[in-house]
Amino acid sequence: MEFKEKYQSLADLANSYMDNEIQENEGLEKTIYSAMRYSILAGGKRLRPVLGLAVAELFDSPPGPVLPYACAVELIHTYSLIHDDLPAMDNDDFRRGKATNHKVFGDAVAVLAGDGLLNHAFESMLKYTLSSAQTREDYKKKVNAMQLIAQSSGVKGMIAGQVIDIESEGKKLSPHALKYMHKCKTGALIRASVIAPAILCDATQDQIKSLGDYADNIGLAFQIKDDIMDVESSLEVMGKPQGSDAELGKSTYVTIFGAEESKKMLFEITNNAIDSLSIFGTKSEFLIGIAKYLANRNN
Ligand code: GRG
Repeated sequence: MEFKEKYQSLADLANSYMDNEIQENEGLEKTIYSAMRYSILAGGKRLRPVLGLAVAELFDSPPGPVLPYACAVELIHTYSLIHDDLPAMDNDDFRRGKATNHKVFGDAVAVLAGDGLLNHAFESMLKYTLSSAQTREDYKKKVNAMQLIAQSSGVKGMIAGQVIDIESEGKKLSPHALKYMHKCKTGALIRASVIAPAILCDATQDQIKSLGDYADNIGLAFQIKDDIMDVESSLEVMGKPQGSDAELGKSTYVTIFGAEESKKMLFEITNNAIDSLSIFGTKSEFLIGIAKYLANRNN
């Protein structure tokens, strides 16, 4: 199967799972379900669940046992985008090519929709774990995978990065601080998207180390590309306005290193990601494809 076709087929699996997980509800609280569905079904690349399902395939596992965890990461990612877009944070009007959640449902419901998605992520993983774990070992690895996802999205991961980001507005960050901020803000959840499925698939320590290096490199490459696109792309292509980072006075790879140097770094880091997979031989072809896609994407 061609890369694009395969990527789409894995994204479709995630889309159907989430469509089924977050259903409309006609009760008095129906607005919260509409708001959660609005952002979940608004599109997006589905990078995180696709990575998880690609790892399952690397270990010859069917997608089913990894899907609840892979999609939980996407629910968490979507909650973070809803909250990040709020007036109290980045104050963005567009996301995934559509009006942001708070523009449609108001700030209060948008906060709750994010909270609802975050809780649902853990509820759905726990429900699946309780109904599927067969042995003590099986429980243990599933709980380990969930712990990694919790840690990566919490104050030791994404939330730490978000706080550093907020507090650095209008200030020039050192290259070290910039890298640390992104490692937490976007890198941690990308790493969990890869490593939680590897744990579920009984990966060895060596395999986890290789996949961790791959994930860290694509996480960094993802951010450098995002910063390049912020100055070079448009609302139509990206689904959010160009130059929003500069408007908020944020330090980015482009403001610190310049566009040309950032492109060079992107190329090198993508190659490092690819090299990290060498122990898997030809089985890692699709994960290599994802690294190349991230470096060349335009949204
Ligand atoms: C609110 C706790 C909290 C955290 C927010 C991830 C994040 C932290 C904010 C997102 C802000 C942002 C635009 C960061 C740049 C990188 C990024 C995560 C872009 C969006 O991710 P994609 O490109 O989005 O995977 P899609 O829509 O394709 O899923």
